[in-house]
Amino acid sequence: MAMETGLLLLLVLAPAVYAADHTVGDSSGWSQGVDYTTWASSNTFTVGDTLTFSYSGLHGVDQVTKTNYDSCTAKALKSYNSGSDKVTLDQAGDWYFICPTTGHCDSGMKLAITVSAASSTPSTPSPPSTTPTTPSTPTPTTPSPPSTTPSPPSTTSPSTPTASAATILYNMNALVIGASVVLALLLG
Ligand SMILES: [Cu+2]
Repeated sequence: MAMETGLLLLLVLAPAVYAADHTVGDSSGWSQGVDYTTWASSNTFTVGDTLTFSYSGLHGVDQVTKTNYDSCTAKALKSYNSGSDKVTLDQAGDWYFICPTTGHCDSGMKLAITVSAASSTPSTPSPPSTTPTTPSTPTPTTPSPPSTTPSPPSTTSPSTPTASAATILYNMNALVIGASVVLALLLG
């Protein structure tokens, strides 16, 4: 008896191993004031996965075309209103859902997702692709040029001012002597 139920459980669970169920909005559910663009970008959707829309009676779920998603027009390709709707993503491509309640889609209660085709080797081989992008950055070459400019003023300045000060003093002496000579000649 126990073995029979165990086998039955295995048979029931086996097909679900590679299909993920995504609760739309996670703990927030399908509601107003939730950013479903962010939610969608943090999930990966594969053919065979399911979406679960969980919500109160105020809301509903309409699967719509891209055009009607963009304009918030509730022309449903498929309509759901149970409050706990499971949608099987059975086709690769873009899927669009809106809440048909007036004003809700316009205030952001809309979901667009891209479903990718199931690969032959399911789920596990994808994670290693995230790490190898980092080694491109170590090239800081710029700090050398500023060291060339501050040095030249120190070599040229100390020699000339002393020489010119001496010549100025010398010229002033000559001028004073010259002037006094001229004065002496004029007065004498
Ligand atoms: Cu709504």
